Amino acid sequence: MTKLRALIFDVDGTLADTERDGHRPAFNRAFAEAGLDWDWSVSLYGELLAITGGKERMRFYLKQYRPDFEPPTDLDKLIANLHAAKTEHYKQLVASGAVPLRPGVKRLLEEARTQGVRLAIATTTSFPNVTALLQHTLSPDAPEWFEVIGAGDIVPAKKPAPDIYQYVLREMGLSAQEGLAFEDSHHGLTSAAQLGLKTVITVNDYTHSQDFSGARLVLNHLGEPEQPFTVLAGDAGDASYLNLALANHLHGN
Ligand code: XBP
Ligand code: MG
Repeated sequence: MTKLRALIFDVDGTLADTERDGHRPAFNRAFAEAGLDWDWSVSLYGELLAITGGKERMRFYLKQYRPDFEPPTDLDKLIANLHAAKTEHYKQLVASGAVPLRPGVKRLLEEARTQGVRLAIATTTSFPNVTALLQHTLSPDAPEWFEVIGAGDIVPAKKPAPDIYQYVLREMGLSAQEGLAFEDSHHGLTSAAQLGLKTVITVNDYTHSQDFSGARLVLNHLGEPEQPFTVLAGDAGDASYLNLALANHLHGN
């Protein structure tokens, strides 16, 4: 049987509820600052999450929801400027403590580090957002806990394409059979599963009714000894929180 060598984490919605409490308000701040009347409510943002990537999401919004908007001659520049401003607002929000880690994330990362299980990140969001989140929620050196941080525009096609997981595995010199992925969304599961990477899902308010068939386990969160998880699909045996023993079990079966 192939040994479990690496845990590969999605960021947005998986490590923290960054979409609702980080990206969404950051977009809104950037829009207001630019004098635009665009305002993304919690529920509208749920619809916009159909498109991964912040720049791609703004274009989708204009096309689907604001056909009245008269684009400037250089729309690419407007999108790029808004995205850069949004990244700065996101970093400030994260630094203010507005986006805590989800239950069990810190515990599992620390256990993996202690046990020599390799760590990586495979995300659609931009690299500076990842490092800001890790530094402010874990420790200033936390980005170095991860052997590879695969982020944003580093690959041509974002999730649900498999490119970012492919990139991470290649950089680590691992096969898909040697890893276990952690995701929160159908797009993320699709990205990992296309490579045969076994996947654990922790749902959130935006993703709980999505299709997760093919996931090894679907949970409300990773759980803590004093805060047991709820199993939504799959078999966690007697476990009440996800630790390396359960990760190995899920990987091996
Ligand atoms: C995350 C995303 C990202 C963020 C915004 O998807 O879709 O686009 O919403 O990040 P996943 P940027 O969790 O599947 O990686 O604005 O930096 O693109
Ligand atoms: Mg996600």
